[in-house]
Amino acid sequence: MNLTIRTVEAWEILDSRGNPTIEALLTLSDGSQASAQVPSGASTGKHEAVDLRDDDPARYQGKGVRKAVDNVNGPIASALSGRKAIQFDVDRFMIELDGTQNKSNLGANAILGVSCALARALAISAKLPLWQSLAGKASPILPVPMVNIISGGLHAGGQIEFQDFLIIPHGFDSYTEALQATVAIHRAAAELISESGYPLTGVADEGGWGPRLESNETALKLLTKSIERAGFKPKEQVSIAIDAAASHFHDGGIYNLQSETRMLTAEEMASLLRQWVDRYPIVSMEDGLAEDDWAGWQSLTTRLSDRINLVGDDLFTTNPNRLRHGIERGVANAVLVKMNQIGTLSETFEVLEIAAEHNYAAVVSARSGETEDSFLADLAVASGAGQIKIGSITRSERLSKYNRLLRIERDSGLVYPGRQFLKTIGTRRANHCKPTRSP
Ligand code: 2PG
Ligand code: MG
Repeated sequence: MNLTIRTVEAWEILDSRGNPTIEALLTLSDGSQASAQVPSGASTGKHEAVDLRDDDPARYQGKGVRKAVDNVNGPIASALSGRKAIQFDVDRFMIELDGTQNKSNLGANAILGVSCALARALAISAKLPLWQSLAGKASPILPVPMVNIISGGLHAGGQIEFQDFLIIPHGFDSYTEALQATVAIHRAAAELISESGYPLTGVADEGGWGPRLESNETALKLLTKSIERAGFKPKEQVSIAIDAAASHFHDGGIYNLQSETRMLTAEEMASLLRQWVDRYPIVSMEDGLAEDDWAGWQSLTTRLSDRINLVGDDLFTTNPNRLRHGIERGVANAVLVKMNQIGTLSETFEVLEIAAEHNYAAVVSARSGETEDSFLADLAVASGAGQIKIGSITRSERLSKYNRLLRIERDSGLVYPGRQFLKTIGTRRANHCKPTRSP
């Protein structure tokens, strides 16, 4: 059928931090209609596409998104009305309509809302679940979750610098069992943190605990013990992942661990991270160094890529050019994939394809500012990425995705690939070749 886009509209809604964001609604010529909501980060990378804000101090401290909403209701709606409803063409067309490298004209938030609403409307029109419609002929896989248990950095009021201390529940036969184990570990962590004398004052931005710990390593100790206390075997059943989000404590070539009164060079940071990999059941490390510290990243990759996944988040910002550059320089061996860092679904899939082609692991990820939209869960399954990062298992903007995965597991009969997960760790050595271009 020759489907076209009939109407597109958007309005302002609130995200999980009470900040404005966009919801977009798209209707196809056959009447299929769907909406999508756009997330937003706090520890954003410098090279992300632009999340267009109003900068009007009279509303939401300047964070309103009326300009982005107007861009959907105005130029995007009139340009798309009557166009063929083909995802790649529509995304490409919006990129051209914006005309900038970083989508600063129309806003990545405006463009992404429409891109995802289109994908959903197409799935409705095809009478397919979103994950199946997105997958096309590709092989969908249930993702192994990477779940935040302890938060620091820009997501918590505690004093440690590292942002996420997460668990990966891989030693289970189903996603359902893995999620149950995760909840047990989250509870065990709360007990241990309190018993150790750190007051628990609610949860952090992504639903993990955010205690005031005296050092970053304390979080690792507590997390390892929490896995044991909940009755699971560290590494064998449940491993640890870290997101250092190091760009946010990096200044003038120095990594400033203020909580520990330590100032480290990239080499010293890399040594510290390696010591931790020796001591704790860590299998994945995200943004261990800063977003533009390519030389430091090369050294970190040389030291650790045959032992763990080294995930670039702020480093790659889901940008095909930055990922290609990293691959050419032998930097990292995994990529975090956040749709709103780049702004269209098509470019997100492009990044996933580049990663797969070069044996880089891919982790489909939420933002710290989320909505109740569960699109991400379907994307993770459809893409075959094999991993998802959503935050913790409290707060409904996270649970909408975790619960959607429960439904997909139930409906699809897909097998949880957790037991294969450890076998892939250490197999993703980056290829060290000469750089040929700058990002
Ligand atoms: C990250 C994300 C999610 P934010 O750094 O990986 O944890 O945080 O959305 O604030 O960038
Ligand atoms: Mg990150």
